[in-house]
Amino acid sequence: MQFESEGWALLPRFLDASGLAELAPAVDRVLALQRPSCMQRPGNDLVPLRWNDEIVASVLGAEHLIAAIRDLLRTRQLAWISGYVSTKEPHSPALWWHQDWWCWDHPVSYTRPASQIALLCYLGETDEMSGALRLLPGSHHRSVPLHATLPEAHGGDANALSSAHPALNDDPGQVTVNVRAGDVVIIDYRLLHGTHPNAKPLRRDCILLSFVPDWGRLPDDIKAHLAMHPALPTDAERQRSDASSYGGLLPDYGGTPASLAVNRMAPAAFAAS
Ligand SMILES: O=C(O)CCC(=O)C(=O)O
Repeated sequence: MQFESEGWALLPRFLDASGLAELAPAVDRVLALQRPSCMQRPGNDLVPLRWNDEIVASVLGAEHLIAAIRDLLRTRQLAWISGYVSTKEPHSPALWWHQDWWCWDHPVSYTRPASQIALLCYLGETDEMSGALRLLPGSHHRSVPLHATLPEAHGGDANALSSAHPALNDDPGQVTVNVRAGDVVIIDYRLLHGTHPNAKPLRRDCILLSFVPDWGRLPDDIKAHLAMHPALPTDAERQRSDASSYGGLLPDYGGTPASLAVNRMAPAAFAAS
Protein backbone atom coordinates (compact mmCIF):
# COMPACT_ATOMS: atom_id res chain seq x y z
CA MET A 1 0.00 0.00 0.00
CA GLN A 2 1.56 3.31 -1.10
CA PHE A 3 0.29 5.22 1.91
CA GLU A 4 1.83 2.87 4.44
CA SER A 5 5.20 2.48 2.69
CA GLU A 6 5.66 6.06 1.43
CA GLY A 7 3.71 7.92 4.11
CA TRP A 8 1.57 9.97 1.76
CA ALA A 9 -1.21 9.77 -0.82
CA LEU A 10 -3.07 12.13 -3.14
CA LEU A 11 -6.87 12.11 -3.29
CA PRO A 12 -7.60 14.13 -6.41
CA ARG A 13 -10.58 16.44 -6.86
CA PHE A 14 -12.20 16.18 -3.47
CA LEU A 15 -13.74 19.65 -3.93
CA ASP A 16 -15.47 20.71 -7.12
CA ALA A 17 -16.02 24.32 -8.17
CA SER A 18 -19.07 24.75 -5.92
CA GLY A 19 -17.28 23.26 -2.90
CA LEU A 20 -14.36 25.62 -3.50
CA ALA A 21 -16.72 28.57 -3.86
CA GLU A 22 -18.18 27.70 -0.45
CA LEU A 23 -14.91 27.16 1.41
CA ALA A 24 -12.82 30.03 0.00
CA PRO A 25 -14.95 32.81 1.58
CA ALA A 26 -15.11 30.84 4.86
CA VAL A 27 -11.29 30.85 4.89
CA ASP A 28 -11.26 34.60 4.21
CA ARG A 29 -13.61 35.10 7.18
CA VAL A 30 -11.39 33.03 9.50
CA LEU A 31 -8.26 34.89 8.42
CA ALA A 32 -9.93 38.27 8.90
CA LEU A 33 -11.00 37.37 12.44
CA GLN A 34 -8.13 35.65 14.20
CA ARG A 35 -4.35 35.39 13.92
CA PRO A 36 -2.71 34.00 17.04
CA SER A 37 0.91 35.12 16.67
CA CYS A 38 2.29 31.89 18.16
CA MET A 39 1.26 30.07 15.00
CA GLN A 40 3.00 32.33 12.54
CA ARG A 41 6.34 31.10 11.23
CA PRO A 42 8.39 32.06 8.18
CA GLY A 43 6.61 30.78 5.10
CA ASN A 44 3.50 29.58 6.92
CA ASP A 45 0.67 30.94 9.05
CA LEU A 46 -1.58 28.51 10.88
CA VAL A 47 -4.94 29.57 12.28
CA PRO A 48 -6.54 26.98 14.57
CA LEU A 49 -10.13 25.88 13.99
CA ARG A 50 -12.43 24.28 16.54
CA TRP A 51 -14.94 21.48 15.99
CA ASN A 52 -17.84 23.90 15.43
CA ASP A 53 -16.13 26.02 12.78
CA GLU A 54 -18.02 25.98 9.47
CA ILE A 55 -14.88 24.80 7.62
CA VAL A 56 -14.40 21.79 9.89
CA ALA A 57 -18.12 21.00 9.69
CA SER A 58 -18.01 21.15 5.92
CA VAL A 59 -15.01 18.82 5.53
CA LEU A 60 -16.17 16.35 8.17
CA GLY A 61 -19.60 16.36 6.56
CA ALA A 62 -18.15 15.38 3.16
CA GLU A 63 -19.09 11.71 3.22
CA HIS A 64 -17.23 10.86 0.00
CA LEU A 65 -13.97 12.24 1.43
CA ILE A 66 -14.34 10.49 4.76
CA ALA A 67 -15.14 7.23 2.94
CA ALA A 68 -12.05 7.70 0.73
CA ILE A 69 -9.82 8.23 3.79
CA ARG A 70 -11.29 5.18 5.52
CA ASP A 71 -10.60 3.12 2.38
CA LEU A 72 -7.08 4.46 2.04
CA LEU A 73 -6.22 3.74 5.68
CA ARG A 74 -8.32 0.57 5.84
CA THR A 75 -9.97 1.65 9.04
CA ARG A 76 -13.43 2.13 10.44
CA GLN A 77 -12.42 3.99 13.60
CA LEU A 78 -11.28 7.27 12.08
CA ALA A 79 -11.27 10.07 14.70
CA TRP A 80 -10.90 13.79 14.01
CA ILE A 81 -8.51 15.68 16.34
CA SER A 82 -7.65 19.17 15.09
CA GLY A 83 -8.01 21.70 12.29
CA TYR A 84 -6.17 24.73 10.92
CA VAL A 85 -6.16 27.08 7.99
CA SER A 86 -2.60 26.96 6.64
CA THR A 87 -1.62 29.85 4.42
CA LYS A 88 1.44 31.14 2.64
CA GLU A 89 1.52 34.85 2.05
CA PRO A 90 2.41 36.23 -1.39
CA HIS A 91 6.20 36.30 -1.90
CA SER A 92 6.87 34.18 1.20
CA PRO A 93 9.85 31.86 1.77
CA ALA A 94 9.90 28.07 1.97
CA LEU A 95 8.39 26.45 5.04
CA TRP A 96 11.23 24.41 6.54
CA TRP A 97 11.39 20.63 6.43
CA HIS A 98 9.68 19.27 9.52
CA GLN A 99 7.35 16.55 10.70
CA ASP A 100 4.31 16.98 12.92
CA TRP A 101 4.49 14.01 15.30
CA TRP A 102 4.74 15.13 18.93
CA CYS A 103 5.54 12.05 21.00
CA TRP A 104 8.85 10.57 19.80
CA ASP A 105 9.61 9.14 23.27
CA HIS A 106 6.65 6.77 22.92
CA PRO A 107 7.19 3.26 21.46
CA VAL A 108 4.16 3.71 19.16
CA SER A 109 6.30 6.17 17.15
CA TYR A 110 8.36 3.23 15.86
CA THR A 111 5.52 1.00 14.68
CA ARG A 112 4.57 0.99 11.01
CA PRO A 113 0.95 2.16 11.11
CA ALA A 114 0.35 5.92 11.38
CA SER A 115 -0.91 7.05 14.78
CA GLN A 116 -1.98 10.44 13.41
CA ILE A 117 -2.36 11.79 9.89
CA ALA A 118 -2.84 15.21 8.32
CA LEU A 119 -5.32 15.91 5.56
CA LEU A 120 -4.25 18.90 3.47
CA CYS A 121 -6.91 20.29 1.17
CA TYR A 122 -5.56 22.93 -1.22
CA LEU A 123 -7.93 25.66 -2.37
CA GLY A 124 -5.79 26.71 -5.33
CA GLU A 125 -3.35 25.20 -7.80
CA THR A 126 0.20 24.86 -6.46
CA ASP A 127 3.61 24.22 -8.02
CA GLU A 128 7.28 24.94 -7.27
CA MET A 129 6.63 28.66 -7.73
CA SER A 130 3.47 28.89 -5.63
CA GLY A 131 4.22 27.14 -2.36
CA ALA A 132 3.63 23.49 -3.30
CA LEU A 133 4.08 20.84 -0.63
CA ARG A 134 7.33 18.87 -0.87
CA LEU A 135 7.88 15.66 1.04
CA LEU A 136 10.35 12.84 1.61
CA PRO A 137 8.64 9.47 0.96
CA GLY A 138 9.52 6.83 3.55
CA SER A 139 10.89 9.32 6.10
CA HIS A 140 8.04 8.40 8.49
CA HIS A 141 9.53 4.89 8.88
CA ARG A 142 13.26 5.48 8.80
CA SER A 143 15.59 8.38 9.36
CA VAL A 144 17.23 10.18 6.43
CA PRO A 145 20.33 12.45 6.64
CA LEU A 146 18.10 15.52 6.88
CA HIS A 147 16.73 14.38 10.26
CA ALA A 148 20.09 15.02 11.91
CA THR A 149 20.21 18.64 10.72
CA LEU A 150 16.72 19.79 11.69
CA PRO A 151 15.74 21.98 14.64
CA GLU A 152 12.58 21.21 16.64
CA ALA A 153 9.58 21.47 14.31
CA HIS A 154 7.66 24.16 16.14
CA GLY A 155 10.48 25.60 18.24
CA GLY A 156 12.08 29.05 18.17
CA ASP A 157 15.41 27.82 16.68
CA ALA A 158 13.68 27.09 13.40
CA ASN A 159 12.75 30.76 13.04
CA ALA A 160 16.42 31.71 12.96
CA LEU A 161 17.58 29.37 10.16
CA SER A 162 19.76 30.88 7.44
CA SER A 163 18.39 30.61 3.90
CA ALA A 164 21.24 28.20 3.05
CA HIS A 165 20.20 25.68 5.73
CA PRO A 166 19.15 22.26 4.32
CA ALA A 167 15.81 22.66 6.13
CA LEU A 168 14.87 25.43 3.72
CA ASN A 169 16.12 23.94 0.48
CA ASP A 170 15.42 21.21 -2.04
CA ASP A 171 16.39 17.70 -0.99
CA PRO A 172 17.56 15.11 -3.58
CA GLY A 173 14.91 12.61 -2.39
CA GLN A 174 11.96 14.97 -2.38
CA VAL A 175 8.66 14.67 -4.19
CA THR A 176 6.88 17.92 -5.01
CA VAL A 177 3.13 17.46 -4.85
CA ASN A 178 1.76 19.83 -7.47
CA VAL A 179 -1.98 19.97 -6.91
CA ARG A 180 -5.07 21.36 -8.56
CA ALA A 181 -7.60 23.35 -6.57
CA GLY A 182 -9.68 20.93 -4.51
CA ASP A 183 -7.09 18.14 -4.33
CA VAL A 184 -6.38 16.52 -0.97
CA VAL A 185 -3.03 15.15 0.23
CA ILE A 186 -2.88 12.77 3.19
CA ILE A 187 0.39 12.42 5.11
CA ASP A 188 1.57 10.38 8.09
CA TYR A 189 2.30 12.87 10.91
CA ARG A 190 5.90 11.54 11.08
CA LEU A 191 6.65 12.25 7.42
CA LEU A 192 9.22 14.96 6.66
CA HIS A 193 7.58 17.68 4.62
CA GLY A 194 7.72 21.42 3.96
CA THR A 195 6.79 23.77 1.18
CA HIS A 196 8.44 25.52 -1.72
CA PRO A 197 8.54 29.32 -1.48
CA ASN A 198 5.51 31.18 -2.77
CA ALA A 199 6.96 33.50 -5.42
CA LYS A 200 3.50 34.49 -6.67
CA PRO A 201 1.59 37.66 -5.75
CA LEU A 202 -1.36 35.57 -4.43
CA ARG A 203 -1.91 34.04 -1.00
CA ARG A 204 -1.84 30.21 -1.05
CA ASP A 205 -4.56 28.62 1.12
CA CYS A 206 -4.86 25.12 2.50
CA ILE A 207 -7.15 23.50 5.06
CA LEU A 208 -5.33 21.11 7.37
CA LEU A 209 -7.26 18.63 9.50
CA SER A 210 -5.64 15.95 11.62
CA PHE A 211 -7.11 12.54 12.36
CA VAL A 212 -6.24 9.37 14.22
CA PRO A 213 -6.67 6.60 11.62
CA ASP A 214 -7.65 3.95 14.14
CA TRP A 215 -8.69 5.27 17.56
CA GLY A 216 -9.18 1.78 19.00
CA ARG A 217 -5.56 0.82 18.21
CA LEU A 218 -3.96 3.82 19.93
CA PRO A 219 -2.24 3.26 23.29
CA ASP A 220 -4.34 4.61 26.14
CA ASP A 221 -1.86 7.31 27.19
CA ILE A 222 -1.84 8.78 23.68
CA LYS A 223 -5.63 8.77 23.64
CA ALA A 224 -5.73 10.43 27.07
CA HIS A 225 -3.51 13.24 25.73
CA LEU A 226 -5.31 13.73 22.41
CA ALA A 227 -8.74 13.72 24.08
CA MET A 228 -7.72 17.07 25.67
CA HIS A 229 -7.07 18.78 22.34
CA PRO A 230 -8.61 22.28 22.47
CA ALA A 231 -10.15 21.86 19.01
CA LEU A 232 -12.45 19.10 20.32
CA PRO A 233 -15.77 19.87 22.02
CA THR A 234 -15.66 19.92 25.81
CA ASP A 235 -18.01 17.56 27.67
CA ALA A 236 -20.39 20.47 28.21
CA GLU A 237 -20.32 21.35 24.52
CA ARG A 238 -20.98 17.75 23.57
CA GLN A 239 -23.99 17.67 25.87
CA ARG A 240 -25.64 20.86 24.74
CA SER A 241 -24.89 20.74 21.05
CA ASP A 242 -25.33 18.70 17.93
CA ALA A 243 -21.75 17.38 18.08
CA SER A 244 -23.32 13.97 17.44
CA SER A 245 -23.92 15.09 13.86
CA TYR A 246 -20.26 14.30 13.09
CA GLY A 247 -21.15 10.70 12.35
CA GLY A 248 -18.87 9.10 14.91
CA LEU A 249 -15.79 11.10 13.88
CA LEU A 250 -15.26 12.65 17.32
CA PRO A 251 -12.96 10.56 19.53
CA ASP A 252 -14.66 8.82 22.40
CA TYR A 253 -12.43 8.52 25.46
CA GLY A 254 -13.84 6.92 28.60
CA GLY A 255 -10.74 7.37 30.81
CA THR A 256 -9.26 10.40 32.52
CA PRO A 257 -7.68 12.86 30.09
CA ALA A 258 -4.00 13.45 30.96
CA SER A 259 -1.04 15.15 29.30
CA LEU A 260 1.96 13.22 28.04
CA ALA A 261 5.48 14.62 27.81
CA VAL A 262 5.75 16.12 24.34
CA ASN A 263 8.88 15.44 22.27
CA ARG A 264 8.70 16.83 18.73
CA MET A 265 12.30 15.88 17.81
CA ALA A 266 12.59 12.73 15.73
CA PRO A 267 15.82 10.89 16.59
CA ALA A 268 18.71 11.43 14.18
CA ALA A 269 18.64 7.67 13.51
CA PHE A 270 15.56 5.45 13.76
CA ALA A 271 13.65 2.71 11.96
CA ALA A 272 10.06 1.58 12.49
CA SER A 273 9.35 -2.12 12.64
O1 LIG B 1 0.42 24.42 4.13
C1 LIG B 1 1.07 23.45 3.75
O2 LIG B 1 1.17 23.13 2.54
C2 LIG B 1 1.82 22.59 4.74
C3 LIG B 1 1.61 23.00 6.16
C4 LIG B 1 2.43 22.17 7.09
O3 LIG B 1 3.33 21.49 6.70
C5 LIG B 1 2.15 22.14 8.52
O4 LIG B 1 1.41 22.99 8.99
O5 LIG B 1 2.69 21.25 9.20
